[in-house]
Amino acid sequence: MGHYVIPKTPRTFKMFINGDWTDSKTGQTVIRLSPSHNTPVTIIPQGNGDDVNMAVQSARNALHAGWADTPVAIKADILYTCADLIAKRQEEIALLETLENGKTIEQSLGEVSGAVNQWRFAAGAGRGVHGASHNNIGDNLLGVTLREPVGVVGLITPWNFPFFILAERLPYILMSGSTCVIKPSEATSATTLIMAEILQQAGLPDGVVNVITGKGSTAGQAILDHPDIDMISFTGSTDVGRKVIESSAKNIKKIGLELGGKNPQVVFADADIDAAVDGVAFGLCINSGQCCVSGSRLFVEQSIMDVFTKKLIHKISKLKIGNPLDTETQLGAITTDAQFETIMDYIKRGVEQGATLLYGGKTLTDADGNGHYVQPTIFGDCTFAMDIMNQEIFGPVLCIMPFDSFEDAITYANTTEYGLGASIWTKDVDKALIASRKITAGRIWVNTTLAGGPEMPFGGLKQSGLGTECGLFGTEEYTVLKAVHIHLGERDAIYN
Ligand code: TXE
Repeated sequence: MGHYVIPKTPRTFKMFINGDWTDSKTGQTVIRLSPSHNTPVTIIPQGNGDDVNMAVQSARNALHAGWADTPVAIKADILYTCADLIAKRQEEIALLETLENGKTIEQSLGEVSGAVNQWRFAAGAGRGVHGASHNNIGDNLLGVTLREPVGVVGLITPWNFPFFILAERLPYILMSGSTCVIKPSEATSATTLIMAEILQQAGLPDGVVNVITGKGSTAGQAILDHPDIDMISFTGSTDVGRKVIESSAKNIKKIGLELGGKNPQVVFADADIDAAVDGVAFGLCINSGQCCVSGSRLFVEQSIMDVFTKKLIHKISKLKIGNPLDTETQLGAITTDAQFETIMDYIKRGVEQGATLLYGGKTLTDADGNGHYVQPTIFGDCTFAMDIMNQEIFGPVLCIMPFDSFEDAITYANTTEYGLGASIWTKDVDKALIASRKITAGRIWVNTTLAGGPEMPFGGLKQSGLGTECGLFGTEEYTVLKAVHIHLGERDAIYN
C-alpha cells in the first residue's frame, strides 16, 4: 500500500472567469463522491448559461486586448512555466484525478507527466506555425497566406482523462493566439480548475482562459448555443458530438470532435504471442476500459486462437483490481454510476444475444461494500450483429473472433462505424504495412498499443471524429487561413 490517503474533508473549488475565482450565479454546487470510496472529495460550482455568457465575453475581450497578437516567444514562456508548475504539483493533481475519476494513482501520476510533456512540446511546436508565400501565380502577383487564431474556442472535455485530454488541446489553443472557455465534465472538474490556477500563476493575462463547471445539458449546451464562439473542440460521446455539429449550423462555427471508438486488435499467427497477449490485456484494461482507443475487439488467426485465449485469460486473471490509491492496484473503479450501469447492461446483453462469457463479467466492491469495480470480461462466439461487437462499451469488455485469411482480418477490423485506433501484431513487415494502409483508423500501432507522444498527431476517421490534435498540426487546428493577393508593379486597367 502506498502513502496516498483520502483527505478528511472535501476540497471546495470556484470557477474561473476573467481572472476571478467565483461561485456560479445561482450559488449551486455539487459534491463529487470518489467512485472508489463513496466519500465526498470535491465541491464544485454548478454554472449555467449566465456564467457562460460572462466567460465568453471575457474570452472575446482578452482576444482583442492582445492575446492574439502577443509574440509566440512570450506565449511559449508562459507555457514552459506552466509545465514546471504542473511538474511541481504532480502528486496533488494525480491524487485529485484518482479521487474524482477512480483510476489508479500510478496511472494518474503518469498522465500528469504526460501532460508536462504536452505543454513543453506545444510551446516549441506552436512557435513554428506559419503561412506560406506563392511566388508562381503570375508575374505581377505575389500570394501570401496568413495563419490567424480561430478566435474564442469552447473546449468541452470528458471524465476519462480529464487532465491529460486538456493538455492535448489547451496549450495548442493558447499558442494559436485563440482564447477559450473550458467546460470540464461535471464528474471530474477539479484538475481543470487547478490548471487555471497554474495558468494564472504563470502570468497568463486575465480572460484568456475561463473555466465554467457544471452539467453538459446546461453549461455545456450554453457553450454550443453561444453565437459569439468561433470554434467548439469537443471530446466525448458520439451523441453529444452530433449536437455539436447541429450547433455549428446556427453560426457556422468551426468544430473539432474526438468521439467514440471500437478499436480492433489484429493478431496474426506469426506474432510474438506473449508480447501480443500483454498488449491486448493492456489495451483492454487501461483506465478500466474507459478509453476511446481501448482495444475492444480482438481478431486472432484461427491456428493460434486457443493458445492465445488461454494465455490472455491467465494474464488478466492475475491483475489486481481495487482501491486505486494503493500503488499496487492495476484496475481502478468505473468513474460514474451511469457508466457502471452501461457496462453491466452490455455484459448482460452479450450473454442474451448468444456470446459465450469466457472470463469475468462480475462486479466487485471493497470490504465495506464501496466502489464500482468491473472484472475484465472476455466474450467468445461473437458475431457482428451483437451489440457488444458493434457499440462502444467503454469498459473492460473484449469480444474475440477468429479469422482465416489476411483479407478477412482486414474486413473484420473495418466492420465498424468507428475509425479511431487499431493495433496489428505480426513479425511480417509486409502484413504490418499493408494492414496499416488498409485499416481505416486515425492511429495505428504495430507490435504495440497505445504508445506515443505529443509529436504524433491524432484524429478519428469515420464516425470517430473530425480534425487533428497534437503534433505539428495541433496548433494549426485552432487557426484559420487567410489568402493575401499582392499586385506588383503597374496594374493594367481592366475597364478602359
Ligand atoms: O459523455 P458525454 P458521457 C463515450 C463513452 C461513454 C459515453 C457516454 O462511450 O459511455 O460516451 O459518456 C458534456 N452540450 N465517451 O455521457 O455526455 C459533458 O458535460 C454540451 C467517449 O459522460 O458526451 C462532458 O463535459 N456538452 C469519450 C462531455 O460533454 C455536453 C469520453 C462528455 O460527456 C452536453 C467520454 C451537451 N448537450 C465518453 N451533454 C472519448 N472520446 O474518449 C454532455 N456534455
